[in-house]
Amino acid sequence: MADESDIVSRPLLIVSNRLPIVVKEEEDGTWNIRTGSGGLVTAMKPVLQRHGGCWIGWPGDAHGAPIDEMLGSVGDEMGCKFSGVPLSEELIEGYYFGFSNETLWPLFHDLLGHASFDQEKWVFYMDANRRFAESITEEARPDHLIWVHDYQLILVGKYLRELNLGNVLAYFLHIPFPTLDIFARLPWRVEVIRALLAYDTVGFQTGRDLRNFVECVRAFVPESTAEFEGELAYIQLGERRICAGAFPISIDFDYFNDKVQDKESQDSAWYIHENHGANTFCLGIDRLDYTKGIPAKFHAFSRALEKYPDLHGKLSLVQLVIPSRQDIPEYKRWKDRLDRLVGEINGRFARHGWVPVHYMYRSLPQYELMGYYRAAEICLVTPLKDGMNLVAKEYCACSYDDHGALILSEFAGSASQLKDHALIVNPHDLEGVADAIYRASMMPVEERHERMQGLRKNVREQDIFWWVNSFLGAVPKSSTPIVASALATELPDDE
Ligand code: GDG
Repeated sequence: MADESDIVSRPLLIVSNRLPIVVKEEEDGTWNIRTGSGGLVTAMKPVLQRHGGCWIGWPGDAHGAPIDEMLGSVGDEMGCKFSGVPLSEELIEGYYFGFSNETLWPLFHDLLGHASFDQEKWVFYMDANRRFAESITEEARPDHLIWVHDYQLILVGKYLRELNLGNVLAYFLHIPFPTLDIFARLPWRVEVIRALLAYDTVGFQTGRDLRNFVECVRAFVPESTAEFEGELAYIQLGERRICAGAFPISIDFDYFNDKVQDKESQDSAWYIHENHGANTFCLGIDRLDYTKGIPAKFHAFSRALEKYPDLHGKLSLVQLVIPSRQDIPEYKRWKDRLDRLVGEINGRFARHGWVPVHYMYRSLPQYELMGYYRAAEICLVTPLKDGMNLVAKEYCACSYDDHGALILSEFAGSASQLKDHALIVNPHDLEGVADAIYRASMMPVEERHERMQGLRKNVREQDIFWWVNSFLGAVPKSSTPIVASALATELPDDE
């Protein structure tokens, strides 16, 4: 393991599918570019500003904007170079919408019924990952620690090795890693698992993901050995030693805790509460995605109203659904289903002065999002499966007066850290979720405070900066040599 001083003094080369930028055309026809506001940018910014480095990714559809020039200006602000990987529309369709989102996304979230396996899309995936690797070799210096992110780019490390790059390579998977039984369905399972072993360090969100990965390595790379040493697993493959670990990602706690107390967020919270006409409300914030369990959440809320009539007139569900992947027909069908369900619940239970479900299908500015976090007495986070789920952590960071209650799916990665103080539920168990909703809405103030204090302590202590340091702390100073046979995808003859 590298020591702290060495970790922070290394320039980083970050690789993600999308560059963290927002490009906008102004009314006067000029172009505006700024960095996005996600957790990864927040965490990387101080490290990049201090030690320099580079961020490589697809810049998105430029729509005629002078993208290279604009990347220069936004890179100066971040203290690093932003470099775009140009990808054709056909490649984005096959690699991103296709293999990444129709194969890996559902499979890794245990939702096999949504997964399709298409050889042509696998070829696009390989091609796009190879292009990322080629762009990296143009930017990489020997002292760069190359850190690749997420399921769209699993093969990049393998192609970098084939291009003889000897840099230290690290990889972090933001979504879950499935069990052996599920992973084994992937026709390209051997290629994928071996590609992950081209990195020196592989990070997962939870111990469960790490154990699943190690089990798959043991099954599909039989000439390797894998041993746990404390919290980390070490895989020996020929002369190479690969470190794998669980590093739960988080948020900038102080930012959320402070920002929610700004006048803008406070005014927004007041306005939201005044306009809901109920004493209490449960908040749901989810991207439109079948992994998020939104229909099951609606059914559970409806069941709570059926089972506990004393909630009528007193409790509402405010559900924000963030538009996502709108070009995919399956996502359009999901939206229609949600519209219908909301209509059914409100049609059945609403009465004068009380609407049970308030449903919004749009993105909100951040101060308004914080207003909702602040105003909600209960946050209902019930994904069927989720790598981590940052909404749960943001809600805790915004509950600065310790008043909120968190209901959390046991299948969200964040449950591994927050299980002692959240109300943990199985999102498939409608009775259980309905009971948790009732329990949260009736929870005595002392219990609410005690639980929220525990939740906030965890999110404060294990924030996004803790995540970066603990991940980089597991990255070795130099890479171990790679031999061609280690990357081969054929099983040895005697297997
Ligand atoms: C992957 C994994 C893992 C949402 N609506 C609005 C808005 N948001 C912000 C939230 C939060 C983020 O989006 C969503 O958090 P997730 O945790 O779901 O993150 P994803 O990037 O979707 O997903 C996930 C994560 O990576 C990190 O490793 O937790 O499991 O799937 O930050 O605040 N922000 C604004 N307006 C909105 O309407 N401003």
